[in-house]
Amino acid sequence: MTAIDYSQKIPNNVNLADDRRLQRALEAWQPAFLNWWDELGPAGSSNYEIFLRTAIDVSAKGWAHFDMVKMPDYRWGIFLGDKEENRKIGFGAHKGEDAWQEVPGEYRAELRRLIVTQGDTEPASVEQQRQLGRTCPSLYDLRSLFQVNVEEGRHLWAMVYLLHAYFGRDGREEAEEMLMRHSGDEDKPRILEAFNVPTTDWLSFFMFTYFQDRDGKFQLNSLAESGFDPLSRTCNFMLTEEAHHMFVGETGVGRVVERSIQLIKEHDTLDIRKYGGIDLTTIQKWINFHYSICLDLFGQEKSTNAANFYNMGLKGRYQEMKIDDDHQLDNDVYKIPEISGNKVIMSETGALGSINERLRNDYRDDCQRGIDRWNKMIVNAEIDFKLRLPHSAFHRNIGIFADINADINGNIISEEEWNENIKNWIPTAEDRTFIESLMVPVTEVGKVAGWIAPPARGIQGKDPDFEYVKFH
Ligand code: BYC
Repeated sequence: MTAIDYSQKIPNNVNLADDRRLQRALEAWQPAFLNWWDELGPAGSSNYEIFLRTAIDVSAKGWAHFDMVKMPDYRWGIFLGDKEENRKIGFGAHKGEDAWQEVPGEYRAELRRLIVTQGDTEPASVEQQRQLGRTCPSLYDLRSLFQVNVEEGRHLWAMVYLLHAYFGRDGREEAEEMLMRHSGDEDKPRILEAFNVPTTDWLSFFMFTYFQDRDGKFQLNSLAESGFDPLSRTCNFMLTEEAHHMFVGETGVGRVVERSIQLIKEHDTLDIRKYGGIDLTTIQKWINFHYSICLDLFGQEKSTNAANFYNMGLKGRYQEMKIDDDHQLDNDVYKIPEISGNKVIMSETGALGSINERLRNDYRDDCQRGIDRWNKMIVNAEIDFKLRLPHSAFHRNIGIFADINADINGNIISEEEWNENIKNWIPTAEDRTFIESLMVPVTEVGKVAGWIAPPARGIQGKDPDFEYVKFH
């Protein structure tokens, strides 16, 4: 069941050949996807040969194969995680009933909406990162970018499969729309705000894969709890790939910090821009920006949508089955932030209505882990500086904090104070120009740009200096 059939036009482990109608529909969508990849995927890369990982089996062992591949020849396909026999719905009003193998009719619209929102983020991220290949700091990093990009392409395939297989004509229409909306497009933008912000430099790319892909981890985990079994199985497999994206982010930012530390020590100053390094203050600004826009991706603190998704058994909490409660939450409470006068206070409310906030808090705690690891490097080097996550109230566009201005400590401040200080908190045009000035491509085998430390080890047992990308 887990082996993937690569002899088919669309590789899959869902016996696509047995369903001619579905196969034809997906084969009709495939050229549109390839066109989109050509027009809005990684710029100018179609002739490069890249050391890429391709899934060959969805089981925990031996699921990947590595080879030099040109990206347009990458075998995008449909891979579902293993089926758990007799799986039951784990939460909400249908708790204990058999998991659905078909779409529950009464929840069709909500389920489709969740799948469309999830699917929309995948091509969005590829579009956002489209130009980065031109300024890679090393061949190792260029390969990481392309690996992330092809896998996001496959995640789009995963959601498109669900739409085609389970939602009939409107599913097919939604699948077409996935390639019509574009990141940052004024008329047809991507659905969620953070997916309309271009990723123009590699510091942003590492922040994106650290913070924004981590939203993916939390949302996919919640969807993996779904009572709709095909969605759950799809997300379980996507999560195995998402882990690598966050590794790219964590090690990427870590290597920038490592290089900054070297330069600080070498020149005995925190002000290392003139030596071609990224100062810790600038790294902090990038953290403030990316973390705050990602907090918006969790929706409002109080959400009837989220309560409904939960009650219906469509979207659970992070690691739902490990939580020790009744998984229905009718009588449970949870603390969410509220604005009282000029202060942010915590107030108790129903747990069902605050599912989004709980997930945001789980996400925050997970984000903190990397910050702690980077700080350890700084402390070990005896440098007096501490990176941090800004307060949840800072720089928000969704939820209760959207209407106020708050500093990075969560103090509510006036518009004037905000305008005066914002330059110290998030990247200014000048900061961005500086970072862009460092983005000079380094494509020589074994070389790495001066603003980032080399990777500690290579991919799949290869040397860090291996020629991960060949240009011809
Ligand atoms: N931007 O009740 P609320 C990934 C809208 S990342 C724009 O709180 P809900 C990846 C909302 O739609 C994971 N609009 O909303 C990472 C609603 O609109 P309506 C992506 C927003 O539904 C890196 C209204 O505000 N997956 O995989 O509870 C690379 C009321 O809000 C936003 C998912 O997100 C926003 N940020 O929560 C590649 C999972 N936030 O009803 C890939 C699926 C809210 O008034 N999505 N709104 O028209 C969901 O679970 C939910 O849609 C959300 C929103 C958690 C996103």
